[in-house]
Amino acid sequence: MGLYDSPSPEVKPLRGLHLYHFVLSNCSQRVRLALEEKGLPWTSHHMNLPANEHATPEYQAINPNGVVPTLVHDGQVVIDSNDILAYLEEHFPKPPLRPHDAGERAAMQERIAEASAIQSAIKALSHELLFRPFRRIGPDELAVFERNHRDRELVAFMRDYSEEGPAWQERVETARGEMEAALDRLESALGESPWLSGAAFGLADVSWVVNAHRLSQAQYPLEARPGFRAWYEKAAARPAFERAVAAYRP
Ligand SMILES: N[C@@H](CCC(=O)N[C@@H](CS)C(=O)NCC(=O)O)C(=O)O
Repeated sequence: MGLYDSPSPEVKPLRGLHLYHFVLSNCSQRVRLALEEKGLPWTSHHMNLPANEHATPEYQAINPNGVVPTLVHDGQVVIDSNDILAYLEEHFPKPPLRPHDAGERAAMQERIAEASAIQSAIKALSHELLFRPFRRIGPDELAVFERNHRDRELVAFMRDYSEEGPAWQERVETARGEMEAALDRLESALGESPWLSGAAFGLADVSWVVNAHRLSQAQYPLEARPGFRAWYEKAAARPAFERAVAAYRP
């Protein structure tokens, strides 16, 4: 369940809940939201992603994928945002964010797996529709990132984004196709129940509302998805969302 035996000397002594995260990362927002929904106190280790603070050897020793978020709980490292949600539910079950009903639990797992699978599409669409005016990457930054980050896919993504050529256009087109298919599935699920896994707000909603927020900020066309839009407004109106996502400042 996302547990990682980190060689970093930094994490072992940490007591309580510590989160390595970035203010605008949707994966980080997801975990902050779960922590807020559960009313859990946590210590922030803010990582400036545009400054590539995640590309250091020290951070890659904490999270072997060199991405945020990373949760540390009493010295135990947990990686991957959706695995962190499951870990929090296991260790801090109140208030419950997992349904009792077996069918609803299966629906929750399916929706969460979809949220994990859509991450590369969210990333490409965020960069294309939202970040580009604020985030230019030149050859010097690219070279430093390539030298310092061990994940070749993250490097390839940064190269394609910075070159803005056919490889980038292909990433964006693929992302649009995947997003449309995922939104079709969600629209149809929300025709059956008020929340993504059934009658009550739960981890599937936590996992997806941050993606919906990103799409909304990026002005991704959602007119044809009334169920999804109504669900997003309802989920984003929860006080925890305001604290963890909309109004969160590091
Ligand atoms: N599957 C991972 C994905 C984590 C991920 O991609 N995090 C992004 C921010 S949302 C990141 O750190 N990106 C760094 C980069 O692209 O260089 C999770 O859900 O935690």
